[in-house]
Amino acid sequence: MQTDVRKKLLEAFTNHEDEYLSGQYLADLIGCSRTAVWKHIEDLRKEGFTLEAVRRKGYRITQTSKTVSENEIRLGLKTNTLGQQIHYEESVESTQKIAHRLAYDEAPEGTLVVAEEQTCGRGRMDRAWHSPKYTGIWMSLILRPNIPPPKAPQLTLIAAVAVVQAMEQMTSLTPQIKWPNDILIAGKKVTGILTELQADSDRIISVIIGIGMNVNQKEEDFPEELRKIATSLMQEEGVEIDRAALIRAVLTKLETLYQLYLEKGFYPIKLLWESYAISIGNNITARTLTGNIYGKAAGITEDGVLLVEDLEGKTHHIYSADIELER
Ligand code: BT5
Repeated sequence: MQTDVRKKLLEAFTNHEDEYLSGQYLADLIGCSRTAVWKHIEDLRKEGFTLEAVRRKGYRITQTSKTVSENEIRLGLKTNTLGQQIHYEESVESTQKIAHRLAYDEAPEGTLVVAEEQTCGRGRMDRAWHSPKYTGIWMSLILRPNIPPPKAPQLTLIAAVAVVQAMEQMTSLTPQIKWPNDILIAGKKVTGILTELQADSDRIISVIIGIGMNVNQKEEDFPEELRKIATSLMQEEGVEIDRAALIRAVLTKLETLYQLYLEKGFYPIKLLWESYAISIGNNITARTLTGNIYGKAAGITEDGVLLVEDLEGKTHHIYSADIELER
């Protein structure tokens, strides 16, 4: 009940950006007394929102706090499904772990898990993902697409395009995608994506898309071994980035692309993806579980599989690998 009221309040401020909303208007909208509205406004203020109250005009949110709390993300969020349910925590082992549990408990499509810090964030093959407090975006999103399980890796590519588009919207940077799941700026990793499945043999039950974005870290916030290979948006752009606004941008872009994908298939996404890809046309080494393949990255297939043409002109289909770019 409490959160429903809060949700409606934030929606009202979202729909009337920069306007003053009277206590009576809000009370009618929510179906409670003006005193109750005032109490909720006070709670938001305690949470860190800046609320202006002007006599005879009403309330207005002028500035927001610096967390990625549920309310913080909700204010200004204009999606239909993605992020409509938000599960927020200060500190978690991994947002993936929570999302898996929620997905198993039938959380609806679009449910977002987000945390200020991960103590045990992970990448592919159980590699560690460094996720310090209040600096980055550590989030997992539950999707339930009606597609066969082998197509699930396409969702990693869709998410990568959404992240690049959101970064372009919020900064002056030009991030690039390194197949399959890295987003780089000036050759350094700024985002990693981890897509995991809950599936039967022929049906996807849910896809958990984990996105780790380095946003406001300074160089010294990274451990020594990452400083040469990792960067943050703030390091590249020179100014602090509003993390909640960036989450909203990712959700909005992803919702549009996901809808396009469900309606039109992977082809339009493939074109977009290729326009941001760093590796296509260049020589690379693909480190797979069964060995290394050296050659030219020729493109991706309709299914999002990487094609590498080796020195003898033979084309290899790469389903999973770490890619090293030739310098
Ligand atoms: C990835 O794995 O890039 C996927 C990362 C996904 C993280 C998100 S955060 C929210 C959700 N919850 C989780 O627990 N995970 C997801 P991979 O391609 O395997 O890259 C891992 C490698 O990236 C590590 O071995 C390090 O070398 C490097 N790395 C670790 N932390 C990094 C960081 N913060 N920034 C850049 N590189 C990092």
